Amino acid sequence: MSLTNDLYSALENNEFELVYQPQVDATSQQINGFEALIRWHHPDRGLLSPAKFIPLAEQTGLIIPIGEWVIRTAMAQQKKWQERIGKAVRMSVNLSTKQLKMVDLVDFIERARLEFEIDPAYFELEITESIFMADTTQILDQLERIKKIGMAVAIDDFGTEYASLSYLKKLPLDRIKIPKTFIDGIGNNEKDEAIIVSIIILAIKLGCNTIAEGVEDEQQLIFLKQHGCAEIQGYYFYHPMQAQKIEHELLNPN
Ligand code: G
Ligand code: G
Ligand code: MN
Ligand code: NA
Repeated sequence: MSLTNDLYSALENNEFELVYQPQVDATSQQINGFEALIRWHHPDRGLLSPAKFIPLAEQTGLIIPIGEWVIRTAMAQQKKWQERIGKAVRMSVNLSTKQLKMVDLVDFIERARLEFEIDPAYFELEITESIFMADTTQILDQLERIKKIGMAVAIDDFGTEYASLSYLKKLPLDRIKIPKTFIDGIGNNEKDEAIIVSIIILAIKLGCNTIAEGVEDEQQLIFLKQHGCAEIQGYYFYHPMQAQKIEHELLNPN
């Protein structure tokens, strides 16, 4: 059987799991939120990362039901955690461009939000610059609707894909995610450092929050803090973790 065939039955066989990576305040090192990341426990091939199957899910259209499962599962977890600690928990999920093209996406999200009683300001949708390869007016309209229901929008992998800076004028962006490819150059590549500093200044001037991804060591953290990056996501603090581990290790009510 091909991986594509297996993907058709993966949802009903309950083979997907979300893991959650904490996002921490650069200064206080407190956890501000979590990014939900999908994993596939394939019956024969073991644990598969999204790079192995999200492209297939997009090609087959399965990304729509899988994406809906991701949104509902992340919200269910968010509700559970907020009840556990007695305050709202920020959660972000990744959206494919295919999902953004669905006219009923925002209705689906809003219905799920009401069902799980999530404060919309604490739910964030991550998009990538690949949305600009599609019909931009339709996508912009969807993003406006997401803003209207009170949710946040983050741009993932900023500056690595097909886009021009002029979209920053049009998009209702709350957060810019600085990609690991630039973070890797801290301490050894002046151009990466210049790009990071410029992204942070740009984000601040545009009124957007910043988060650095793939932060793995203290030197990177110090550089990012020095230049005003607000939040950090990376192995230096936390790997993506299973929900149960997060509950046991990070969410002790006090
Ligand atoms: O977790 P990992 O670093 O392997 O994720 C690799 C990529 O897969 C990330 O860039 C992320 O954007 C994407 N990804 C992870 N989870 C999801 C998901 O639920 N939906 C979509 N569309 N992409 C995801
Ligand atoms: O959505 P996005 O492409 O940004 O997903 C982030 C991906 O980066 C996830 O798959 C996550 O597992 C991975 N990741 C997060 N932090 C680190 C890190 O510090 N180092 C490395 N190598 N990967 C990371
Ligand atoms: Mn992401
Ligand atoms: Na990213």
